[in-house]
Amino acid sequence: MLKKLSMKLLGAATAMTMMAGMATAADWRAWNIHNEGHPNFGGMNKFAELVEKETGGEIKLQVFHGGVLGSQPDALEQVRAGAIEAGNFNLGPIGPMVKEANLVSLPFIFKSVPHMFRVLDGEAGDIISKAMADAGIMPIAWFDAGARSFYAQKEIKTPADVKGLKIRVMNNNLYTAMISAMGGNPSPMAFSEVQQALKTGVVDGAENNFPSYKNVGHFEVTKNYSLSEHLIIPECICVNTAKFNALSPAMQASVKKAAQEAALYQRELWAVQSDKARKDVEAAGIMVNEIADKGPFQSAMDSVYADYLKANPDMQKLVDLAKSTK
Ligand code: GTR
Repeated sequence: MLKKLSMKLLGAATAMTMMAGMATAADWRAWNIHNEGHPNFGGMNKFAELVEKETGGEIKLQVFHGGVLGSQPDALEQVRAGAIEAGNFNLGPIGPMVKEANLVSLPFIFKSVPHMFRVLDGEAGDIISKAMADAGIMPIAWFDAGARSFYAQKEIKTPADVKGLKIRVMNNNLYTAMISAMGGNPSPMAFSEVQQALKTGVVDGAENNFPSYKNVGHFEVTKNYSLSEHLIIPECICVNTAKFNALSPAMQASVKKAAQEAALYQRELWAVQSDKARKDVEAAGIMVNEIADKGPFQSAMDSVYADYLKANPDMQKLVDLAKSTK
């Protein structure tokens, strides 16, 4: 009797698990911070389109753009917990939860965007991806996010120009250290609050790439964009690790294929739209200032590296891997 009952319960539990699995697999939600006009809007829509196609309609992905499902740190926690299945995330705010991801948040660690992709395609990328997957957010493709530069009312030509300025940064201690090392006052803040903070003078400046500078109106409230290009941070299409691992190998391959094709498409969009964003802000009267010698900015980061590696000696290996990648 007891055996019969427990078999029945087991059967019901298995059926429920299967149903739950099927329900989740059929109906995924993805977080994206950007709106129409930003390359990642198109990239994530392409991912949704391809996931459905590649999985033969077994997974339907709804993308919530514009950060409506929460701020980036919130959304990251939601993906880790499985409340949201996927998202387009910047590796910057992932650093505080996955140490290995912090490699990309060391200023000037990469020589260029192609160099950054080569590092990600090598051993360093494998180490970062595994650590992220172990933390619940598995990267399955990499987006281009260009380089981040400073913008403020005044031109920033040297690290000394940052002195005394209140600069908004993303949520990561490496960025606060970066601003402090130049004598500035770092102000970590959610992306959605930056435009207002610049407008009201709560902060004097911020740093980002051209599409973000343009798309959320930061250019409307700062006159000078100075090409320091101090951070080249990749972004991922990331999925909840457990949900991905629960898929059959064939389904996993289909989801990955969709993400990687969508990422290639995003990189094409990036090239075109990033260029356009620069031209658009210039046409709107923004001064885009070249910085001929970035050496002083790089030397100003020596103490950031020294302090960080002293506190995290295990990160030296990743730094060496990045530096030795041609
Ligand atoms: C953008 C990035 C976003 C977000 C934002 C920020 O370039 O695509 O994910 O990190 O910067 O500054 O918060």
